[in-house]
Amino acid sequence: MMQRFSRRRILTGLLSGVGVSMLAGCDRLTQSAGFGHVLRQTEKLTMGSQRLLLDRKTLAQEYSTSDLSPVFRANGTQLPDSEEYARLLEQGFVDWRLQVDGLVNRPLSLSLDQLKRLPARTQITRHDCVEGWSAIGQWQGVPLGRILDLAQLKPGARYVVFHCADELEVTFDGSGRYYESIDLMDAYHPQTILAYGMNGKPLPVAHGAPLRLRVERQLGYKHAKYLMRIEVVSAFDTLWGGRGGYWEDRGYEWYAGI
Ligand SMILES: Nc1nc2c(c(=O)[nH]1)N[C@H]1C(S)=C(S)[C@@H](COP(=O)(O)O)O[C@H]1N2
Ligand SMILES: [Mo]
Repeated sequence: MMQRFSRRRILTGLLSGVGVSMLAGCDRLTQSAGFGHVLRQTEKLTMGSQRLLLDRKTLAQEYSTSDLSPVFRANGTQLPDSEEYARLLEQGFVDWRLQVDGLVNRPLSLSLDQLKRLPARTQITRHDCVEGWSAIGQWQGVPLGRILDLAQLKPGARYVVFHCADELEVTFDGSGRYYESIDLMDAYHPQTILAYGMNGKPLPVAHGAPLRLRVERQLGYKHAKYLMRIEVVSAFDTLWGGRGGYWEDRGYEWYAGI
């Protein structure tokens, strides 16, 4: 598994730099000797990237109910420390709304009931936290792609940002607020869901009530809990620390593939 991990990282690094400079230097390169060699190298690179993309479309392993962990640990925030959240929780989240905005033609404001009336997906998957623990749980929710289709993406849409209710680190400027982001390939992955159910019950507060992200091909910190707002953007470098997530702003990798 570690091998797959590093292969992906290396290829991603190669792809971001080499492809662009190859194109820019095309005219000069066609005249120079040894260009055939470069082309063959590029071909290998393209094969690598194709495989990478296919790899990102494959499904995470799904399990059966007998595999469910007897205890699923809660991590990070387990009760958002805000008056707004306390009030929403007290009223059973009837006033809670999921805002969907940014680069969309139809901004949405969805209640929990409205989300539950959309076609649901249920999946039993393994959650892997970087801190070194895993747990198998069952999740029920709406495929994120369905919500994005309802909102209708505008041209230029590239990433989906998840704004959460909790501040994991309390700061004066709000920069301790939890947030996350994924690209459209992960957003439209069939196992990427906005979950309101866990192990056959409503999502418990400790696990992100009323709604959390499940993005099964990535590590635990990407699975944003306590969702309040989904924002579609073309880039995330102007948000908070600019790295696309709470833990990313503190040094973790943005693409946390497993
Ligand atoms: N809003 C929010 N989402 C979060 C976190 C958090 O502190 N706040 N912690 C992350 C981390 S590191 C992990 S491992 C998982 C833990 O999910 P769980 O509490 O359901 O086990 O949530 C992720 N999503
Ligand atoms: Mo984690």
